[in-house]
Amino acid sequence: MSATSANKDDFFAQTAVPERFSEKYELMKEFVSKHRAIGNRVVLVSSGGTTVPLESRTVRFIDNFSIGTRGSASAEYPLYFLQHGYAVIFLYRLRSLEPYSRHLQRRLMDMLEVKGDSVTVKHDHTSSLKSILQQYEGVKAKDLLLSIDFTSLAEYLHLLRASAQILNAIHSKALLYLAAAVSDFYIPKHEMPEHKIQSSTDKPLQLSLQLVPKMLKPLVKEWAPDAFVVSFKLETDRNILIKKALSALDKYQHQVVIANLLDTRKYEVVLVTKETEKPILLSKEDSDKGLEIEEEIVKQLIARHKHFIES
Ligand code: PAZ
Repeated sequence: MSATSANKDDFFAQTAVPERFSEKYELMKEFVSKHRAIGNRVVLVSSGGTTVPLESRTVRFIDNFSIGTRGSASAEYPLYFLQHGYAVIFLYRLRSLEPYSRHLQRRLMDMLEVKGDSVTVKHDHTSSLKSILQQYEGVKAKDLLLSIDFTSLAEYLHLLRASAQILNAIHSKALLYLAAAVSDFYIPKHEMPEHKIQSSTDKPLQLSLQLVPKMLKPLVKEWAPDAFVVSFKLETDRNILIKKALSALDKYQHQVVIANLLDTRKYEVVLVTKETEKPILLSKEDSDKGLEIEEEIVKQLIARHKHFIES
């Protein structure tokens, strides 16, 4: 596997505009202009992993570990952005976790029981399900959550550019919370075979991947220059994590990097700005009680965003 790099214009030219792009664009535009009119802040939460197709008529693709726990948790009400006067655009990988869905599955399983030939509902479990459904209904009624899906890297980046440009209309009231795990490598369309790669040649498969251009740079400089931008940095080596986060802040000049390690990402992150490094920890006891680290991450970011808007 080898890799070379392209610039962002090449990337967008080499990758097709996603299906239903204009429909999604219009939905985001309408959503932002509605919330702009009532003075709401809007956060874009990106969530889940991107796929990198190996064939145009895709049978095989490269994927990654992310299932969207962080993004989906952060886009829920109560506790997170929605409770603090934000409307949320949830840009998520299709079939990854969505706000509320992760609670529903477990609760539904707990609620139902088999008695003889029939399935019955355990009434003592219905109240927590009811409360989740009520929260969700409330969010829907106020039109506070817009979910937009993507699957491939190209779809994600086309939608990221569009949403950032749309959000720039609300200037500093826009917050970009980029928790998606985005591939660093891709195969340009013109280098991709159209049909399924055959395994009958006896030769090992050689892949040549290009480096994805770093989109944070145009995002901060051109697409949403007035927004408050939070990127996430994932590493597996603790020794390089903070250095990489500081280097991203220096290169892209955005406001915050949330640095995390693959194995401990649910219990430990560091909120890094140019001036400060603030560890955020979730104890085992709190985790056992059902608390989530995203609550504190979001709380800290909301305070910093408020300060950013005021200044
Ligand atoms: O989706 P998830 O909850 O399983 O994981 C969250 C995460 C590790 C993808 C996120 O915290 C993150 O670090 N995103 C950026 C990854 C990167 O460096 O590309």
